[in-house]
Amino acid sequence: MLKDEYDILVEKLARQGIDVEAIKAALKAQKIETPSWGYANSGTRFKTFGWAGAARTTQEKLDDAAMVNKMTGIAPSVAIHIPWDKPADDDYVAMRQYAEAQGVTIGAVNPNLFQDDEYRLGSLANPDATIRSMAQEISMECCDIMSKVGSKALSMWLADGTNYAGQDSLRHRKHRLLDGLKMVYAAMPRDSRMLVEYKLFEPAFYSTDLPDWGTSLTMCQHLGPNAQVLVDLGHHAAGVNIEQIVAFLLDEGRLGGFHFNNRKYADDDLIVGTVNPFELFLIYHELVDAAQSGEEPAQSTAQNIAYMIDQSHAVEGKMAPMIYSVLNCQEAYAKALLAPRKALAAAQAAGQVIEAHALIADAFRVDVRPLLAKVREEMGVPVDPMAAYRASGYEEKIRKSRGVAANLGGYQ
Ligand code: RM4
Ligand code: MN
Ligand code: MN
Repeated sequence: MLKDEYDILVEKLARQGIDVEAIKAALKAQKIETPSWGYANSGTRFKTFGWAGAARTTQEKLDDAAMVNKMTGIAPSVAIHIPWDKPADDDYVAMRQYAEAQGVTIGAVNPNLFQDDEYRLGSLANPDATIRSMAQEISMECCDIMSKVGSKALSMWLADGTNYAGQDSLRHRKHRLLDGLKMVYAAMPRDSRMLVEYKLFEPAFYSTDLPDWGTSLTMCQHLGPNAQVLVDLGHHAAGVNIEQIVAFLLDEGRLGGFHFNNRKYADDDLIVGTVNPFELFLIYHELVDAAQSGEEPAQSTAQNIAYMIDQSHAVEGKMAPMIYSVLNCQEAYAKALLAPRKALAAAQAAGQVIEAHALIADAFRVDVRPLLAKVREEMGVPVDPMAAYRASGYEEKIRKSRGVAANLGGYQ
């Protein structure tokens, strides 16, 4: 049955002049990084529900990430948060070896600059120099950790901001933040990069020090060529055109990575591709378009993006949603690869508005599941990863051996 569907699709695509083998090769090379924190219990500020089998230690998180990679074949690295993933013996080399023994590598390192009581008024932008130094030091320690775990990305998200008008000098906060980022930037390992994430609001509600992509971009421009913007899909106001931000940053050579998730209202951290799959497809379309454009710096920037998931699974379990998330990214990418770019360029040049739109919308409508099944078969991973996971016995195994972890609230 699947084979028939695949043959029909290949014939159809071949008639459109699409090189299916090239698309399959691109799909096999796709990579999505999963976050260690996504395997642990998490929730909202109201409640963290304990999930039987949720990871309790970094090793368990790495085990789970390795299982997601085994099921999908395209999730070979794991992002870590410090100190959430700080080993008791501080042996990061052992952490790296453990990860590699399970078949995954450590990806982006994220300093938590939002957890300690000292950060009530901010971290790198705090009015108190002692607290700014504390935030700088933990970030610089993360640079050191990067070398030990073999990471090439320092991912900076700051909860910094103010809650009331007049609470602090907005201009001086900008200076403090940039000074702090400069110190951290200088401490990064060679040939690594800093990803500067922005977020509209929360936990600060009057002003956020890095509220939007333009602010992040400006910081990156002040820092140097190895600083790039990280786009978290949940960090914009409703209705913002994220794919346009993606296109703009690619063209500036400053798009560094993504935190994939989905939002309906605020920073909801729902499974990527569940609320707005068309948006995810359009984002991938911009990335594929830039990667194939022959235009610099857009092309090389698009070829060097850190694709990461950043989600909080509060009610849906841990492993199955993570596998599902990876698959949603795979599907969006496949559809984007199918967009007929030459015909699109011609329609755009001729000012054929509806024709151009229809070319893109039609690519989104293609059912790529037979193609993805074929790709998975050729990669030697399960053709239906969700079903394979359910049948694997892994969920029962971790449920029994781990039980329900005690909940500390928040993201722990
Ligand atoms: C923030 C942001 C960061 C994430 C934290 C836990 O909203 O998305 O990337 O690490 O949440
Ligand atoms: Mn994020
Ligand atoms: Mn977020």
